[in-house]
Amino acid sequence: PVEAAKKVAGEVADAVHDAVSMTGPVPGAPGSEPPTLEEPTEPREVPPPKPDQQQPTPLSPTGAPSADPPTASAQQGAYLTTATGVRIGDSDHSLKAGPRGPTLLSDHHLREKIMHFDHERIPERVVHARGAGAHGVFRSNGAASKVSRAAVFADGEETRVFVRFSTVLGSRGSADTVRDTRGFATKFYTREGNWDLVGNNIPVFFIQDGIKFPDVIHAGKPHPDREIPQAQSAHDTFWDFVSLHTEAQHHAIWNMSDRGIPRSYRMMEGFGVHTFRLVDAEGGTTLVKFHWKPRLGVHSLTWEEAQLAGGVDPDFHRRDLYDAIESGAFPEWDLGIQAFPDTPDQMFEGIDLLDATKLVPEELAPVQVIGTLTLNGNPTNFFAETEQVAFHTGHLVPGIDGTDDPLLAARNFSYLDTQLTRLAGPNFNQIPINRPHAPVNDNHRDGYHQHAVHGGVAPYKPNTLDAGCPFFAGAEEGAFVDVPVEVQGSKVRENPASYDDHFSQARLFWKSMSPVEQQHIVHAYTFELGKCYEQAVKERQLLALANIDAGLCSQVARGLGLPAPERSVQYDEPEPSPALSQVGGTWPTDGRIVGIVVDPDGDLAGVAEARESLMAQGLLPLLVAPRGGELGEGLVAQRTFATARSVEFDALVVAGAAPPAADALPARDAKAGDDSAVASDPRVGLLLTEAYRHDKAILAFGEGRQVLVELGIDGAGVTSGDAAGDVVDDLVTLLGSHRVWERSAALG
Ligand code: HDD
Repeated sequence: PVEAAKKVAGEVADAVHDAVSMTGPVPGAPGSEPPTLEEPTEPREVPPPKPDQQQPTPLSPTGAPSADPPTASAQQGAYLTTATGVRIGDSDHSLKAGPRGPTLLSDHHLREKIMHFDHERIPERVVHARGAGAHGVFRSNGAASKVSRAAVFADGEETRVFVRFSTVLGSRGSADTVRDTRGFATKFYTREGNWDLVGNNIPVFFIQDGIKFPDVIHAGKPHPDREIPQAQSAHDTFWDFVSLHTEAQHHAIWNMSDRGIPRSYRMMEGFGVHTFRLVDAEGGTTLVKFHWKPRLGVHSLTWEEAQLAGGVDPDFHRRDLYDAIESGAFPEWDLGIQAFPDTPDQMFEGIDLLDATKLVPEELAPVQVIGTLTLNGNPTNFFAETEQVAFHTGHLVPGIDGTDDPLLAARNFSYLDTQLTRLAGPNFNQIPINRPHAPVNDNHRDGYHQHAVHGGVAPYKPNTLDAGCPFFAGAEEGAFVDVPVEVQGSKVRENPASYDDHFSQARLFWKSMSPVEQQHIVHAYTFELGKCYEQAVKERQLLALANIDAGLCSQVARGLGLPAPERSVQYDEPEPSPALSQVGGTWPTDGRIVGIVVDPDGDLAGVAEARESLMAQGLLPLLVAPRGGELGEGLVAQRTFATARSVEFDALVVAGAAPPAADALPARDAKAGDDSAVASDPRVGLLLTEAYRHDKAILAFGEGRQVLVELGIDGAGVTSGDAAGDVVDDLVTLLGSHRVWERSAALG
């Protein structure tokens, strides 16, 4: 009977996984036979699985929750009710003794409504508080099935996912475009349970040992006395820490590079950071690092754009992700692995694979694609999903295991622990967004917010009273089997000697950057250290920069008005890794936003043509006009001169504006909203000069060309033609390289 019961349990597992597309009840679900609860003294047939645990939240084909389940327990019926289902006829007036009289304590509805409102907020995440999430699907190409037995890597396997992107330092209401690391956390609802890959957009970390995490975060968060600055590292405590704790220098230079200010979540790489261990069907092991490669390429904002966006649209990245998914431009990433032999020393080409401050250059270990992620569903409810999703590095599945990286060990403790405060109790895996799409039978009981109604009497093992249920699985039934890695050593609070190298890879990164990217890094350090008050902190960070590169150090020192110190640490000269640079490639332009500056009295037929051809190329044109509403020729203004700002656009097209008076630009006295003054409106001048300064492609056709002449906008990345059709192809070509890099190189 035990074998038979195990077979039933296996079938139930399959049925539950398939239930994401099922409409009828699965075996044991409400409506099927109730379990027999008399107490046996010998093993007998297993009681059916617990109903509430076997029915995962059904999802729509896009991966987003379907309308029914998330709302089923909350939004039933057409009438407003109390929390206990009593219909309500008035929710606008409290119960009073006469219209002007005192409010009565007997108004239960008032008290319940206010009580619930008073408790709507939960503590924000202690780090990564601000984020945006999306549903999606991961399709495996089977390449990793050679090295891992995980079902998620089987050829053709499709697994639902939820991804949350985030900044690290800012609070929940802070701006998106700050200079910071970005989180890239993915929950894979695999048929063998949840696997969470909790990574960042930077492949290395500030610290080698998780015991230092509170230190680096206390240093990066706002000053404890004034609670400023918000969401940024440009302050004394951060630079005090990283200049003293020099293993942070590698991560810090990534933050100071363009990686610290991504153009979009859709255009970021993601990294698992740690080395993980994959286990194949025979128990063979391979060490790997995980990489997410965005199909749209890796792109960034300029620093000025990031600052502008922080003011004009603090939700820049959140909006971009939502709008892209809503418009059907589903963001995609390839998941890849760098694979290394699982040698006893866990080193590769002299790089310590357990040191999270080190990366392995792709030139030494190429990234092999193992599947593709498509984000195709926006959350139905931000709080229920994006806020309540709980990731954990310890959520691993058979075939994917961790290593002894001391940073990972501390994380494996922290991610469980933090949810106890944030989600108020140990049952957070019962929240719909966290529920696995695999059957759960865990013997955990009770606790705050318990939603399960567990049957049986024996939530312990071994037992006979519940017929020995639930059973232990063997490897053949899909159990997670710990890799029998040999361990030895004395208990010490020490790092291995290989962890002492703090500068060689910071230099490797610096050397891998193009001149434009290096300029941005110089400016970023100069800005951030320029915001510090303590002279000693600036001087100590300059010492660190001297150990990365003398030129970098002297340029920053000049900006700070301080002498550049000499290098004090010697190490082998690293080879650059060209794969780390964002400049030089060409990328798909799908979903890029092009602003078309329209004169309602100008060439509207040309505008319509430009719009059509841009859309045909997968770009998103937005018409920017002096005023809102209908423009003619079936065109409608999507932005006005009052609402548009250059940061929103990847490129601009000036269409058929009437020629301005020769001396009219930019005219301070031009009247905002004056339809006839498109070319002379100072906001058009601002839009175009900003876009030019941010190295964006600018095109004009017809009479629009005159606007560029008047503004003196010319040179690389500026083209014009008689008609719309003459310029659209040029635009697509220019956008392919993201920015007109020659322009900023020329500006220096
Ligand atoms: Fe962490 C959240 C990524 C080191 C402790 N971390 C968090 C999130 C991401 C990362 C993406 C947000 C998850 C979400 O969207 O809900 N963290 C990383 C990476 C690290 C890292 C890539 C280094 C490789 N983290 C790290 C250490 C510790 C933590 C060393 C503690 C010892 N991290 C946490 C946390 C958070 C968190 C306190 C806050 C909210 C949460 O976990 O659920 O447990």
